[in-house]
Amino acid sequence: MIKCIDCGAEYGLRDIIYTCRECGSVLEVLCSPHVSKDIFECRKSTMWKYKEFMPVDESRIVTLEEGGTPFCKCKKLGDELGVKLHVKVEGSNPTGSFKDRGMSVGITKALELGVDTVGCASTGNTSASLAAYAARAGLKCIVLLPAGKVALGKLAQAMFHGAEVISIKGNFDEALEAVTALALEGKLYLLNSVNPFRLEGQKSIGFEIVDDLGWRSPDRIILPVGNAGNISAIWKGVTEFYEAGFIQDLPRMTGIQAEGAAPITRAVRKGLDDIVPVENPETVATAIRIGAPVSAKKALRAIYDSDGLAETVTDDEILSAQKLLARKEGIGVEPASAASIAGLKKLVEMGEIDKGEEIVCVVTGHLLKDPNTAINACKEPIEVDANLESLSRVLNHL
Ligand code: AN7
Repeated sequence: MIKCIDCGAEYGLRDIIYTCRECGSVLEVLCSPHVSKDIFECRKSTMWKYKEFMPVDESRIVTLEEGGTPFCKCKKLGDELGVKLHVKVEGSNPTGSFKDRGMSVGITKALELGVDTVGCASTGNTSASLAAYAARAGLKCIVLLPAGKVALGKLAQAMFHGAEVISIKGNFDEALEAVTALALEGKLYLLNSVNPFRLEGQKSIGFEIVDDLGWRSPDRIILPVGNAGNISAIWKGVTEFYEAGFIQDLPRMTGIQAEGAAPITRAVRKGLDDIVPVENPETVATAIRIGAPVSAKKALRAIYDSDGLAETVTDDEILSAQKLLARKEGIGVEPASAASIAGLKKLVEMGEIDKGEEIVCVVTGHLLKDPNTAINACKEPIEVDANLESLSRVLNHL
């Protein structure tokens, strides 16, 4: 069943619906299978390991074996900050971001519903993922991108997988409004995270964190927040495992936003249960350059219900954290993903996070998504002749 999170109106799993027809709020898919966690043993490590929790027809799953991503202990960085730190590396998904989890379920649903065209607005990663999964399923794909604000790797993926790429004169929020209008006209099946089936896939990050820790909850999960789907999804995942009796505690959900695009953090500071949109969002972390997150209400509930936090970080803090993670731990992530690390550092310094806390930072996309930002942060390589003498001269100067 699909249910409105505000008024409780109920809809069927085969309804093509994005927001509540009664009150306009966001929807969620209810899913509570009665299973023992023993069934997960010996299964391959992809997100479909937890297929009983996925509300789609098992016989038609469209998958590139997403999920089962690395869960890296980061002892050096953790010791430096005085916490027990694990990093969930979502850049290791098939198209290089966590969006693949949501798209696997979303495209499977699209096939079930018999649609022929799918679409989304995107800051980049959603379009890259949708383009790949639509190709695999043989569906037409239309993506709307904010002109000039999509990182190179993501644009290359969307185009190369054969999506119809349309550049919108405007930001992500405007592109999302435009594509939603197309969806409501019946021109395409919308696969932005306002579609509740997307979050059903992404909740598997929560499942995996618990499983990775040996069926325990960490004290806290920290992640970047843009459209606010992922924080809502991960909370849904850990809550479902808690309600199934697989874990005894729940993590504090901690969302990090870029200072120039922080409607959720502002709402949390004031204790509000909805946001005031940010008009001209701006940040180097283009993935989270979003002013009116569609899943804001769900995200705020996740933060309040889990006794969590929301914080902002500056672009400089994001870029420093990106470099720190790359150079201290060997984990390469795109700027938006580094917001989780930058946020952890700031919250430790502020005394909001206790020493010794067990923390999982979700890093959401791969370094190579945004090669320009990476290159701009480095010195040009020195060019020399290929002989020992020239090389020795250069090495002596290092
Ligand atoms: C790397 O691709 O919104 O809070 O259109 O690409 O669930 O939106 C991307 C978001 C974090 C924020 N990290 O997640 C899009 C898009 C990366 C991202 C987020 C995004 P949400």
